[in-house]
Amino acid sequence: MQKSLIHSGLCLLSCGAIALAGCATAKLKSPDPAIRRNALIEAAKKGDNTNLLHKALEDENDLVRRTAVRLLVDKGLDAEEELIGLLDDRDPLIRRSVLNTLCLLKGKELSLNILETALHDEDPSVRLQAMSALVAVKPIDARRTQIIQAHIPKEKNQAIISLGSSALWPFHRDVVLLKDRPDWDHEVRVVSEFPLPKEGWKFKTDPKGEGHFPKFKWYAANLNDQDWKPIEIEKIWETDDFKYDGIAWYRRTIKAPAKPEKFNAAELHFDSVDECAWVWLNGIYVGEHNLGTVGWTIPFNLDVTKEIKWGEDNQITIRVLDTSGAGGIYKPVTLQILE
Ligand SMILES: [Ca+2]
Repeated sequence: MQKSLIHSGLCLLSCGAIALAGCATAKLKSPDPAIRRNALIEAAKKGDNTNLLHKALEDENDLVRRTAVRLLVDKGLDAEEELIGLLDDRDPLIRRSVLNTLCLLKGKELSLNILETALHDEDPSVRLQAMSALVAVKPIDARRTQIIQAHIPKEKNQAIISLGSSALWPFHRDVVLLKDRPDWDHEVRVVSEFPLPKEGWKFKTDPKGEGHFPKFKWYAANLNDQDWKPIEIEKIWETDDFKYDGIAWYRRTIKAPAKPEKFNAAELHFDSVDECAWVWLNGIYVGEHNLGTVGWTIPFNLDVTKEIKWGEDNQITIRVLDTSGAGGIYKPVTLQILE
């Protein structure tokens, strides 16, 4: 008796579901996209809607299609095959949303072929999503490194180039400034200062962000920079006719003063660089100022106590990133002798 009651109850429920699905199918044929969209949402609340979603993905209206994709995304890994099939959808918003979902669901298990293909997408937001996923896995393995390195020279979007380049950035510096040393218990004084010359710098833009790659080494002390353009510091590079946003390099050889009799540290002081900077002295990486867009008005110091050659020529290279507006080493740079 009980069994048959339950059975007839289930029967009623499933008949109801069929009726609702039929109703949703009818509504999906409505000429009004808002009705078609609502029919999908209603059907999703009632249960299985896979067939309706497949129909809706062929809808002419992008909002209906995007709703169908969102409902597919809600199914998570159960809809993995369908989601992968949408990676070459005509709508960039759908491509990005599906890629984002697959990245979240699969993490580092997501096929690198999918990310590599997405890096060729015509829409920069899809490419940015792919690059973000590639650099999110730490440490970046050889295959990821290869994909990113191969892509950067072909990329036009500055944000994507920056993201890839910083992830592959191979230079590190651990030196703590004198003022920040925990064992240093007295006041740090600048005992003498030597401004770096304004004139006589060499300049080269690096739109692909590859100047630091081993095959170029634009920071090398003995690099031949004869064909680089002349430029001055203490002014934005636009003043010298470089209408450019992106990475650019400055190089100059500077005669250092004789070794001071008494000192505790030598530092390069930058009044400001618009907006990020990476610095080498005599081919050795001495540090960076990399605070993003807010860094362009913030002075910084880099320790060069060990790298400087007193009384001799010293080669200095400064790699600058400017993402928008004015850019460059627009304020003075000085060598400070500290006690
Ligand atoms: Ca700027």
